[in-house]
Amino acid sequence: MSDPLDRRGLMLVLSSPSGAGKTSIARALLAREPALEMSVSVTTRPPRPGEVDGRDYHFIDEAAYQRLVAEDGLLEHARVFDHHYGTPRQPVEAALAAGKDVLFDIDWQGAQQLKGRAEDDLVTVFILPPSADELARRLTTRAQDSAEVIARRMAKAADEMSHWSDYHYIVVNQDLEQSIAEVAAILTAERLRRKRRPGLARFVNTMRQAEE
Ligand SMILES: Nc1nc2c(ncn2[C@@H]2O[C@H](COP(=O)(O)OP(=O)(O)O)[C@@H](O)[C@H]2O)c(=O)[nH]1
Ligand SMILES: [Mg+2]
Repeated sequence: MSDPLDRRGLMLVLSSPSGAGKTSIARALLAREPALEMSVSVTTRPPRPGEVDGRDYHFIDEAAYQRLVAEDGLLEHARVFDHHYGTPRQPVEAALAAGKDVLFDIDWQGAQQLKGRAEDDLVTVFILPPSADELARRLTTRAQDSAEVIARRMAKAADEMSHWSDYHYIVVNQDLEQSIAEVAAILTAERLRRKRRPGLARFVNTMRQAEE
């Protein structure tokens, strides 16, 4: 008999303007959800202090990036700010095939591309900052970036936010713990969707036959 808990893995996309708290939410979620795996993107941007190659990103050069695009090794890819970003295809496909869920920290362009390719497996969440003031405060207290980078990020944040209405769920990150709980609730509910649980039909049939 098939396990009633058998299910198809889902792709959980978190997008937000820089500074809305997406990275903190993603980290907390990964720590408490063993069946959730992070998709580690490739990027041509240089690592920031504290970032680890292979954990935060796979840091690659332009030539390696172009090779990946040419050989269709990326599930989606986009230019964000001055750099290229992309999602390696193989680890995502392997995780989904193993019944795991995959978490993506990608922008609206990436979310849109995944929607075109894997809509049934896709759950998208947009994280909004609680206010313009708070967003500005969070962007200016991130010490690793130069003033110029911060100013450009502020402008880009407004642009990224304009895509909020393309997402399935919206979380306003007023309180980090609350936002983590909200995204965890989204994940729990989406895992229970009938279409993601192919083992259920047999499970129910078996019970019905036992009644006869
Ligand atoms: N489309 C796409 N966007 C990505 C990918 N990886 C990261 N991003 C997005 O690129 C933007 C810049 O990311 P990053 O350089 O880490 O700076 P951050 O804004 O401080 O997080 C963020 O909106 C990320 O979600 C990817 O593989 N594909
Ligand atoms: Mg990031």
